[in-house]
Amino acid sequence: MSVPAPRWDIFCSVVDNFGDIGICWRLARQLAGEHGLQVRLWVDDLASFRRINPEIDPAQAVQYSRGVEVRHWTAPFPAVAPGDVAEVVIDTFACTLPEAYLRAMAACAERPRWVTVEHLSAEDWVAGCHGLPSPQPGLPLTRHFFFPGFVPGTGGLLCEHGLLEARHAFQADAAAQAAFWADLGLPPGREGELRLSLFAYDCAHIAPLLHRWEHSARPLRVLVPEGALARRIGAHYGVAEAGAGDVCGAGALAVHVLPFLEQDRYDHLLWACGLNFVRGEDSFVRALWAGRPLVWQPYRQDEDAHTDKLDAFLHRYCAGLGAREAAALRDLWQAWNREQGMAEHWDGFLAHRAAYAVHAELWRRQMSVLGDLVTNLVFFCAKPL
Ligand code: TRH
Repeated sequence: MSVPAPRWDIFCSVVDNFGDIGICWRLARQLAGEHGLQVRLWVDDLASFRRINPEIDPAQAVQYSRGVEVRHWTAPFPAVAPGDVAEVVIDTFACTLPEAYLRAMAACAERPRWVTVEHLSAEDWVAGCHGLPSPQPGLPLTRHFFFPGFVPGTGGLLCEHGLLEARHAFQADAAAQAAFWADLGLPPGREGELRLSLFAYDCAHIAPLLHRWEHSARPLRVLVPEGALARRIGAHYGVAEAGAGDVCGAGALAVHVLPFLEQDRYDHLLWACGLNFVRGEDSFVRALWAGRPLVWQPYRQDEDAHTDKLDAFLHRYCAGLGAREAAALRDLWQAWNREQGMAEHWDGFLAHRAAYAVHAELWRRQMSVLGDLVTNLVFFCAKPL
């Protein structure tokens, strides 16, 4: 008789945007697909989930996708008996677990392993906090913090088995790339053209950068997902409420508004572009694995916490670059995040694009030695308390 696979419950509260569900979905499908675990993913916003996974039906309370049981997390939470509690309980980004579920956890004869998967940061304090226990007042439970990160002593980064091989194969296959572009209604990349993906928070001061791009020496094709920034760029060129399929621009610049792509297809976009603007956490990590030059915009937070995150990452990322390349990269990334001076720093950044491509590959190799986050998490949860 075979032993049933351990059960894991992952709780995802969608606060904003797509990063919360994006990361939880990767976590869940990798745990199920690569580690053979029984995974239930509790999500409080199935409509957001559907944007990155079209298989999801927001009307279903229970459904299955890619080997994961997806549950709509509603309030009040259904009654839970201790027997319903999984062996491992993950709350992502410290979302508050339902009271009924917590009580059931506390009533289990063998307490579940409870882990909070935290936000990604390159800051120095992260390695010191990774793995720390937090006894829960009034409950016979301890939760542990699991921090993703860029250095040994952290949980590493999400990276599926075979991802890098798939990326290499795609980047070496002109026909696969042409088919990908055709599927999006775009022509294959032309000699000399720069194709750039632009996934970013809305930017009120993008006009000078667009103007600079219009005057590029080479054709520039910018691919922007539908959303606030696409609408703003569309409005700048006289297209009201720009949505998927709209094209606008002037001079050397053509901007195409793309539909929001299913997560794996978004990877293909990052692999196929010569430069990627990314934001938040998950698209940022995917762009790092893409091995192409990138520009990162951390999620904006109160009290400028995102500025510390940006500086900490720049400090690590620029360490292997020459002084001029590092300065040009810092200038553009900081300008982009301040929404000031992007046009002035664009040419300086672009001049070092070849060096950034080499660096991106080296960085990618350096990150691979940390082991992937999901495997690290499985080992972490298997350790006796
Ligand atoms: O959407 P985000 O800004 O998410 C943010 C951050 O994660 C932040 O840390 C979090 O606290 C905040 O949300 C609430 O950016 P992020 O992290 O890159 O997530 C976007 C997800 O959307 C990612 O999984 C990639 C996916 N995606 C697609 O699947 N298709 C697409 O076409 C695009 C553009 C993105």
